[in-house]
Amino acid sequence: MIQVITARWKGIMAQFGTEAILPYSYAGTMGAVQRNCGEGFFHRLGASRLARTICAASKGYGWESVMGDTLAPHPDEVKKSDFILLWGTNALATNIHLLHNVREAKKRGASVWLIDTYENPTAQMVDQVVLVRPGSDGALALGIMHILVREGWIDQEFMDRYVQGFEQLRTEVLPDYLPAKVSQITGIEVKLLEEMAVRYGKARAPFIALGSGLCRYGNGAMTVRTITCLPALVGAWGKPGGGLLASITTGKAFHTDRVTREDLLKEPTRVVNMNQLGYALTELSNPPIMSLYVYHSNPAVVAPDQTMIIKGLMREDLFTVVHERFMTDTARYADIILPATSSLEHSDIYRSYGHYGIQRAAAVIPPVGGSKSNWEVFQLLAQAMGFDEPFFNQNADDLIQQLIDPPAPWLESVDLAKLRAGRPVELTLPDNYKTTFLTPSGKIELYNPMEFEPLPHYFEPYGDDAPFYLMSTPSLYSLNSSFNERPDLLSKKEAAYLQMNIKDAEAKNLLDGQKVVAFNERGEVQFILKLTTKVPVGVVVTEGLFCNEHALGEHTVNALTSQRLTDRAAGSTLYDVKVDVRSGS
Ligand SMILES: Nc1nc2c(c(=O)[nH]1)N[C@H]1C(S)=C(S)[C@@H](COP(=O)(O)OP(=O)(O)OC[C@H]3O[C@@H](n4cnc5c(=O)[nH]c(N)nc54)[C@H](O)[C@@H]3O)O[C@H]1N2
Ligand SMILES: Nc1nc2c(c(=O)[nH]1)N[C@H]1C(S)=C(S)[C@@H](COP(=O)(O)OP(=O)(O)OC[C@H]3O[C@@H](n4cnc5c(=O)[nH]c(N)nc54)[C@H](O)[C@@H]3O)O[C@H]1N2
Ligand SMILES: [Mo]
Repeated sequence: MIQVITARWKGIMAQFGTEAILPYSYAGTMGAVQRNCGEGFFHRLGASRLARTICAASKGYGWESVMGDTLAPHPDEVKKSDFILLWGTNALATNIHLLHNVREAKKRGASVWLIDTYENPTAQMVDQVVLVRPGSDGALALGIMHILVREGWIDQEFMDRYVQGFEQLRTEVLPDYLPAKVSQITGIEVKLLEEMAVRYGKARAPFIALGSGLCRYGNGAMTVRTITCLPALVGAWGKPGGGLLASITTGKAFHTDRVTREDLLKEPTRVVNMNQLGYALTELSNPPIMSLYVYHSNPAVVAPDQTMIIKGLMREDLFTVVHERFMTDTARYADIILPATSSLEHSDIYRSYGHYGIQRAAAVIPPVGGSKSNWEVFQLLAQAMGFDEPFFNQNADDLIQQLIDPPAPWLESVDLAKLRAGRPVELTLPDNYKTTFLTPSGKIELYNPMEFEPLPHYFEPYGDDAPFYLMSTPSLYSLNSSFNERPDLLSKKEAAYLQMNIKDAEAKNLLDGQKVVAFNERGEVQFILKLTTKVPVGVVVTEGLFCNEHALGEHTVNALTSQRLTDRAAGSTLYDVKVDVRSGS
């Protein structure tokens, strides 16, 4: 099989050049070796490069434009907070580590609020739910800051010492965000807005746990940037239990460059955005994509604008290889499917984006059937391509060794013997890390002179010409498109439901439990309608990604989402999508 693949590639390379080959990978495995090793191979090959921005690139950008490389607060901080804002996160499904701490804080008397576009399952454990119009959280944050300033609930001492640009923000931006106007933009009543500001402003140590949903809009980077300014105003960073957790960036713990091997790229090749795969497979030219190699991702289900992706995958002249553990919707379009191992069958070393723990893991069972790990396949491909760099002769354990030995500065303080032996260890944080701001100015940059717009402000997301905002959020019972192969979990998801407010359904003469079609200019998807009061008027919600086999019609939810990118960092806009809904047959 390997020979068949490389023979086809050699032909394509001779006729179209190396950039006619496109790798596609993302989050199937998050191990530092198996996730990243393909890049070393494709750099050597000179393939088109993939911008891996589907998840939260704009969130990272928004955080960094205010906080630079500042270390994120340890999730245990939450335990010490007295006011926790779960902002755009369904933590009950997606952040159970954090929720443990939230529960502990609650026991100690903390009050917990959820700000979301609907009463997601986490709503059941919070004190107050604030429903915000999709994509308008930036205005909400500015409105709260407006009230904080109006009332004088500002930590001036903290501001003088640690913050750059409060005066500009106060005089040039905040006057515009009067509660009445913010209420109009966000759909939140002025009274609730005022109450939220009081709670935040008067809390001893307010903590914001920021989800990623709100970054997947045309204004997503700016939204995250704006929210990230909030804790500075009340000096939350200086208080035990205060702060904001967007994501924990532990990339610097490992020498990942020793696996991604950018140095093997002889000259820069073009970059294809993973959110625009449909476009890349159907319209990109000079050269066109003639071969797609998919590993640990399932773009036919997870990536936006499914109709266009399928159209691309159906091309007779596209040579598609999929390295997978299961017969996914993407694998069905492959010319060649290679069987992949699971994390139980291969070695790797893991870090997280929700905590500071790291751990090395060894295979606990031999590979089942003829399955191979990502790295083993890339080694075979490299051999068949005639790549003779010693890099390709190392096994996964050698690569793990390279990642941690000699240790990067951040790893020096951990117990390396314990790490090597496969025990979990935690990266250590300096005592004063929460007030060590790793920005060019050394301060929190409310005013960032490096930005085209040095001060945050609100602007509208894309939207679409249709009546309902569509939220396609993670389910408790699947992980993106993974675990749909488990009947026990699948049965808990029951069916692809579309949740709609009872009033909207009445206006459209739609009934609970009936088949409906959600549609827009990009596609049509069938669902079972579920009427609820948990979803506000003007919003519809579907939880969990399904595969085609378990869907009602020809397509699944990403036939409705768009290839448009975020304002910064070229991220996905998976939630910035509107649909209309009609009765199905
Ligand atoms: N069980 C389970 N766990 C998972 C995943 C999964 O699929 N299933 N996926 C994993 C992955 S890859 C990721 S990236 C993380 C994601 O985890 P988080 O980033 O914490 O986000 P989610 O829990 O997905 O919740 C997104 C929430 O944002 C809300 N939302 C959407 N738009 C807006 C908006 O404009 N404003 C506000 N305020 N809220 C909005 C949605 O309604 C939803 O409740 O979870 C990970 N964990
Ligand atoms: N509409 C909508 N779309 C979304 C989202 C959403 O909230 N709404 N969430 C988005 C987000 S945040 C993300 S991160 C993406 C994630 O999208 P993906 O990165 O595609 O992640 P998964 O759906 O988990 O699929 C990964 C596949 O990898 C396979 N796999 C697992 N381990 C290995 C391995 O070691 N080797 C190989 N070769 N294969 C392996 C699994 O069997 C699975 O089929 O989806 C995005 N798509
Ligand atoms: Mo993600």
